[in-house]
Amino acid sequence: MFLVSGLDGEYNLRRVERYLTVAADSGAKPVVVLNKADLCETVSEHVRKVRRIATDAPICAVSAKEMLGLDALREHLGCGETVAFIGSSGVGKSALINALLGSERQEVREVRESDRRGRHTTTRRELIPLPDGALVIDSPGMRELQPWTDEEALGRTFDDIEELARQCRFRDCRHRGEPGCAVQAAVEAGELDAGRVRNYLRLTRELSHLAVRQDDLLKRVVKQRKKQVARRIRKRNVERGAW
Ligand SMILES: Nc1nc2c(ncn2[C@@H]2O[C@H](COP(=O)(O)OP(=O)(O)OP(=O)(O)O)[C@@H](O)[C@H]2O)c(=O)[nH]1
Ligand SMILES: [Mg+2]
Ligand SMILES: [Zn+2]
Repeated sequence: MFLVSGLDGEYNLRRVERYLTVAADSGAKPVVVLNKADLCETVSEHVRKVRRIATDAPICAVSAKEMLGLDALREHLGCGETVAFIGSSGVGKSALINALLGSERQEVREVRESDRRGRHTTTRRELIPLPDGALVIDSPGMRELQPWTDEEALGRTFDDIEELARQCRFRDCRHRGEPGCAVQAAVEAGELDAGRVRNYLRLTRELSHLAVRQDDLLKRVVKQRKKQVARRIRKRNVERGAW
């Protein structure tokens, strides 16, 4: 999965973090792609920040417009590989695919000047073969990414926080000001980014809401299924003349 962000106004570290969690959950290999490097004067600073959250995912700073950094992307586009381009509208997913193709196959459109947002130019998912034998998937920019994910994936993305959490005084510490909280202590000591912790706590909360919803759904399905089975047994018994 190429997790594409634009190094212009659109760029958001927390969103990259979210994408990484989802990628880890899906089992796909994530590559963080920072596009529009031509518009940014602090590229290496951004790469460093992403490096801190994306422990082992490769990070590529590129420019579709200036055709820069594309070889680093091609390293992940070997023959037979399939890569999905994921990211908000306007970050340049289609422009990157055109750059890799060397032709203007995909429609590309200016972002709105008023709020720097994309216009949802790509409207359907499409599988496109590249000349070197890789397949790429262009997709419509996402409005919002629901972290349909599990705790294990969350743990992989936030392993530093989970590691600290094991040192909290209370086993069920919620890291929201309990005494002896190792996570908050690390934040106060400047060793851990407060925004990262907030994001972690939010995702954990979303995950538990999701678990409850899934649980409800499961109960409903089981109940319905039981009814169906009971009905079938009754019917069979009637047919056999048991009743
Ligand atoms: N300066 C600069 N502009 C770029 C770059 N890549 C893309 N753009 C511009 O960004 C705008 C949006 O690009 P698209 O490729 O349409 O974006 P997208 O991610 O496919 O957007 P959706 O299809 O709406 O999801 C266009 O105006 C592109 O020309 C880049 O590397 N540098
Ligand atoms: Mg597009
Ligand atoms: Zn704690």
